[in-house]
Amino acid sequence: MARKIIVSNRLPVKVRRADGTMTFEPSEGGLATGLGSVYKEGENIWLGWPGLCVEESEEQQVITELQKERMQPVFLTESDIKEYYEGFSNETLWPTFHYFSQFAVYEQSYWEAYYRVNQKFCEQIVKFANPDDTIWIHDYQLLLLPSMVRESLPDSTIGFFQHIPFPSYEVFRMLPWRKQILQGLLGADLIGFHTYDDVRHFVSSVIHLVGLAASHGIIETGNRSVMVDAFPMGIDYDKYAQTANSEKVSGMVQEFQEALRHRKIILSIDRLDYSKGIPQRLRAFEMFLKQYPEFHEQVTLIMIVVPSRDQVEKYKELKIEVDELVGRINGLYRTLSWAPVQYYYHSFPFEELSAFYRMAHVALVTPMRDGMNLVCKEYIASRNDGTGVLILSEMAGAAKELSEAILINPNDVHQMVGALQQALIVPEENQRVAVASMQATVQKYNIHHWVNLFMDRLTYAKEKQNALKTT
Ligand code: GDG
Repeated sequence: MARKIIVSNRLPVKVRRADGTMTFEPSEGGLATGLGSVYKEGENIWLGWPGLCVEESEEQQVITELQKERMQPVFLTESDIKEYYEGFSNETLWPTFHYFSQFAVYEQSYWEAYYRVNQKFCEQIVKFANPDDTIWIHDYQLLLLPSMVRESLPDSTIGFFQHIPFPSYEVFRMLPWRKQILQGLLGADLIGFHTYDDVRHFVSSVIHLVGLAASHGIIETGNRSVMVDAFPMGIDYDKYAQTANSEKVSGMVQEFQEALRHRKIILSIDRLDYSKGIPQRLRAFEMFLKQYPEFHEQVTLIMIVVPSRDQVEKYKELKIEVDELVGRINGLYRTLSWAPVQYYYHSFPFEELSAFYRMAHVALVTPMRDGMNLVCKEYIASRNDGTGVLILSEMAGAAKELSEAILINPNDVHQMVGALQQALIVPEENQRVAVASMQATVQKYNIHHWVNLFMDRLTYAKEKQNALKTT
């Protein structure tokens, strides 16, 4: 029977090594929950890197443990991680795809490592897959994989989804390896992005750089048709709504509110990343405090920054910049009993995160560029009393769906300041109308809907392909 194989750079598992023993704990991210209905069924599996480099002598133990969770590891060396992951993926592709080309490193050895590691993934897939299996590949670390797999398993069904933006042709064309990347992707039967803009940009790059024709979301490669479409990713709505309603979280909300003296809360949550616009957000908050002294001691910005990619130079620099800005704002405005910015440089357990979502009057989500952004959707799902205000960057994929938010351009500091002031005085009635409408959207287009939609389209794409072959 044909199986389904999920492939991503990282497996949804936390493997830790302490005092010579390894522990394995499934991670509960949104994607893992959504795809649970796929890889945990029948003979299906999820294939990827377990998140740490292991000695050859440890490999069998890792394989055995992960197989219990229906996962199959791809082992990567330290130099693979340095050059393929930190290097090509995060220093070349990530900045380019987020319109930060000035940060992009064009390094041949990174490209070679990227090619080599994509091949490693391909070899593992070929070991496990039957010729007619369905393979769903995720994200920008594996752009070459669809064509590599197609070559070894020509009849397989291959889907690819990119979680980050696809940039406009003018930006994408700057990459020295642009053509190979597009050709790598075109091995898939279905290529998905979060938004129609990403689809348009991708198709335009294919037309200009590969010289293929495309119409109505179908690219003709000569012997195959490749379908391209938008699939805006959702969250596990019920999980966020139910956790926000739980007794434990209610207790936390009360405790946190008392500690913060019942001040109005503005919430900001991101991984440390220049694409998220953290310094720009802090500068806007600083200007807001300067312009509206009546809000002093009345509002607190809770800023959660989750450490990320801290081996990459640009991220180290960003950390210093954020530390300095927070220090400057608190140094200027704090009083004995009030710190304008409560800054946390670590992640929180899920229930505490839920408590923050529930107690925040305003969520300030202002990325410079974001494929989708799930934080804003999680905030909306957690608003169990129906109030709340979302300030959202136009540059996040989510802005296409959440049009009732206060939409801002993150490069316009004055607009952000105005949005903050407006958000803090929106009448409750208006908050309820906007939140109810956004909740309906986020609830309907949840993560399960997203998985089913993609899988159904993939089946359809393959059927069409087969029908064409026989006519
Ligand atoms: C990429 C794309 C796209 C954050 N702090 C804590 C915590 N988180 C969780 C959030 C949320 C996730 O991390 C972040 O997801 P985002 O979507 O906002 O951003 P990326 O990590 O950049 O994700 C993005 C996404 O892929 C999916 O396609 O939306 O555009 O860049 O779920 O809740 N979780 C916990 N503690 C924290 O302190 N437990």
